Amino acid sequence: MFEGAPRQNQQSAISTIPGFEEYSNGKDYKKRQSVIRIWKRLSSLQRSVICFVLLLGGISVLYIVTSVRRVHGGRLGHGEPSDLRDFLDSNERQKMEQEKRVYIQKMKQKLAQQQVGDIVKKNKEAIRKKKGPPLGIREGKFDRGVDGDQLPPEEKGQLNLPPKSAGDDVIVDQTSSGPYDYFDPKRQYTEKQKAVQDAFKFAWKYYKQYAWGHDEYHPISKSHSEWFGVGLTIVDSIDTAIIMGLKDEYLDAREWVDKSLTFDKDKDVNLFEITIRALGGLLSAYHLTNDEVFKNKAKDLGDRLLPCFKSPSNVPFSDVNLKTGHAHAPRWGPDSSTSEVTTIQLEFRDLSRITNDNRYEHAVNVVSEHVHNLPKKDGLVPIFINANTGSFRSSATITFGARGDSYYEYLLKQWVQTGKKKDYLKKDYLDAIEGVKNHLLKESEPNKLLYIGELLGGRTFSPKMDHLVCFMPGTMALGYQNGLPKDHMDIATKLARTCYEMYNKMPTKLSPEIVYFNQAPGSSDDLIVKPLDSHNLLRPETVESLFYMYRFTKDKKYRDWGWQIFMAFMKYTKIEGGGFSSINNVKSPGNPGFKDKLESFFLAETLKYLFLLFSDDPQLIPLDKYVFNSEAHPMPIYNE
Ligand code: DMJ
Repeated sequence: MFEGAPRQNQQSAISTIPGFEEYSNGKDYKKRQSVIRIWKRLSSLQRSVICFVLLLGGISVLYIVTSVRRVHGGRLGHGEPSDLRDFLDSNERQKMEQEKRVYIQKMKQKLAQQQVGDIVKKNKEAIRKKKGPPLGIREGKFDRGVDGDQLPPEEKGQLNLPPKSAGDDVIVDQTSSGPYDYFDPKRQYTEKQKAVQDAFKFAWKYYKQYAWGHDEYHPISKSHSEWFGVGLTIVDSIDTAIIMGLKDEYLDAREWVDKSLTFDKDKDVNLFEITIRALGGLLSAYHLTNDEVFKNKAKDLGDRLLPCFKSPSNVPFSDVNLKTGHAHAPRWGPDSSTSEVTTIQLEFRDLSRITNDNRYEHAVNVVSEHVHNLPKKDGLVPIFINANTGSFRSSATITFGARGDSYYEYLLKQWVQTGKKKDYLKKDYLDAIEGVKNHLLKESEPNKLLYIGELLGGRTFSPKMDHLVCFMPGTMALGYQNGLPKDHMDIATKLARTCYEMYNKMPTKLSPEIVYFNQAPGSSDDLIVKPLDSHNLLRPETVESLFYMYRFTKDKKYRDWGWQIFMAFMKYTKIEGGGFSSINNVKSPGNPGFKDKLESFFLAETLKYLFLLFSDDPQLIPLDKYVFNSEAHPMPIYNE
């Protein structure tokens, strides 16, 4: 239309707009007139090109503005100008909202991965520098105490002991996810847990001062001795320090293991003892920290123990020389103990799983399967087995005490460790419990305390029970928790009370090593203690069972019992300026007599189980993820 129209006419049309005259008198008007003149001089092709370019520019500007809004998250959510929102129908809005949620989710995941990556990186760095544990430790945030409250209690004069009824305040950290940070400086402990930590630190301090790097510590003479020459107290206690969150003690131990522990010793060692204490301790320390130094030491030890299994029957010899690999029966007799050859399986299996080397697991599987196929008395086994013939000594005693105990414990725990898939282990365990019910389970007089006696020579009932048998309430409760019959729990409940009474009825409130249960009606005492059995070695079995019973029932009486036992240990076995010692006579509160020996299992087991008994943290060694070996070292459950 513009091309064919006379130029004058166009001007007239503009001048008819209201107010045009007034406006046209200004400078802007003159500028416009000159632009119009220039425009009129252009050819129609030139005008078309300019119009096209202007149109293209407009579209581009519109597109850029829209894109910028999207990049900055302006997906038409809340707060978006409504005029823009109105451009979209509700379907598209929903689609965009969905895209927005996915985007945020992805960003969160990316952030989490980045954080895990940072932790792994830090851990690797820590391992490389050999400065400390890789997992969970917040470096630089764990200070040695400088104020009075943080000083070790021995420097404050005494241990921090709350009264029986106090210190149970529930402190649960359920918020954390990811790896458990044992050394989290923000973690809180109950008063009772702190008291147990203090006891561990107290014992550790004097072991470190007088016996560092040696197997055993003698707290009266302040001397030390060797059993295997592998710093047994240290390797047995590392995971306790970790579980209790004691970083200084842990770092002491880790450094010693890294720099000083060697198994290249011309020394005969007992396969069972070194397996449950040293191999178990190293494996647990590895699992709780992911620190390869523990894994490497465990593998070295495992390799040196394998020659034990080169026997005619594949049932291992009891002893082996760590350097030469020469394996043999014990010096005192021809047979291995039944509990010893059947209480190495959790550890050797775990070693195979973490090293991808099947030799260890294969060796112990052969033993378990061999013992499974041997004839038994209603599921019960004699306490000696010959490594050459592979047979039980049929005249040997049947007991859940010394040399028999952990055969039964590892039937259940191996079944649990392997994801409850090995049916023959479950069957052997269930058979054994039926055997207990039929042959060993009795009640004392007059108070009807349930106990597990022995069959001397495999036949004659004796109402004798070692303190060692007190692992059974915990083990049976664990079985019930894993789906075994309810009457196992009923028996566990009654046995736990009996084990507590073995402490409670003594004048020191500490159990003797062995008790006989009264069977005669009319007598006033349920428990009989012979003079040679009246010592206490700081053993763990009863507090171990109290821990399981509390975990599964939350019945506070188990804590009260545990606290009473702990207080008695503090009263009668603690030596000012020395640590803790076994005692000679639990019936003589005036003169219990120190044996001058700290057993490594006091730190490895007794204090660990007490600490766990006073914890309400479900993330602290959850029993559907870990199974404790016979020396209280937690091993992962493999749900195969
Ligand atoms: C520990 O070495 C182990 O618990 C073992 O299985 C039995 N004896 C001691 C503790 O009493």
